[in-house]
Amino acid sequence: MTSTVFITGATSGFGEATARRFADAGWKLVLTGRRKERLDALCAELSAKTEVHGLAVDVRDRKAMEQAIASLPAGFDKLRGLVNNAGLALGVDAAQNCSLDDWDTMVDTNIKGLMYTTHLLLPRLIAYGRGASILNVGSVAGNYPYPGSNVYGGTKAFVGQFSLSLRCDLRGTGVRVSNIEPGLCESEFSLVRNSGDQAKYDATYAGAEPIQPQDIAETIFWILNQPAHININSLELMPVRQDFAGLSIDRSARG
Ligand code: NDP
Ligand code: 8X3
Repeated sequence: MTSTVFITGATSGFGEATARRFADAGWKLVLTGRRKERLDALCAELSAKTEVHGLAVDVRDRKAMEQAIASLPAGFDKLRGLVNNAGLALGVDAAQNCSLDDWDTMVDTNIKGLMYTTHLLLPRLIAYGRGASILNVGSVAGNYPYPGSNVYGGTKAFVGQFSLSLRCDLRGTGVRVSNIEPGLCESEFSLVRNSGDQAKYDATYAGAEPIQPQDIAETIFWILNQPAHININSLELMPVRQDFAGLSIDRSARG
């Protein structure tokens, strides 16, 4: 049976690189993202290597997700892999200066979108059984707080805990659950986070030797191809040049 992987957020960054990695290995692909033109172009390109199905859908839209997944053609009733990658951070401001709309968007995408996708695809993963995998994309921001991580970090902490809980619920099905927790990686993520400000994007990565999307794709490919009796629970990775800020102290008179 040919293996099939469903990847959310395949129109850029990790998702796109992961789609390419699995296509090179001959896996069938279901790719999602809101930017239809990019999705169509990627599907057209990768269809030279494998069978690809694109779903231009917003993970926050529960009804649209239900319809899109129900519309998958015959032959997609069993899934070997789900990569819950679609997500974003908005802003780097302190909580007291953040937009509540931005917080809503991060919760709706990183938590609820991942929740919808997982729930809708669980039957297809369980139907595959032994050797199937759910790979969630968390973040170091879910493990370590830093100024401005507030709700973004909270959503990624959810991803970590949800992954562990899913593991318990899927006991006996053969379906594995993993959470990868990357640190600084170079992608459009930082343009989105900084409202398209190219100077802030450049400053984020300058001299940092960030992880590249291809590195993440290779990690995801490795996790999904572990022997069926092994579950990688979580895998945290950072650029060597990034470390932990440490506990900071306010010595001003005002606090
Ligand atoms: P990108 O901005 O390059 O990619 C994000 C992807 O998510 C895009 O394909 C985008 O597609 C999709 N997406 C965003 N919102 C939605 C939505 N509402 N519905 C459907 N798709 C959506 O960033 P990365 O590749 O870096 O990020 C991928 C994941 O990795 C995210 O979950 C992010 O939080 C996480 N991460 C990123 C790190 C980094 O430093 N870059 C580090 C750790 C984790 P479209 O806009 O077309 O919908
Ligand atoms: C994004 C990684 O280090 O910017 O999830 O929080 S970091």
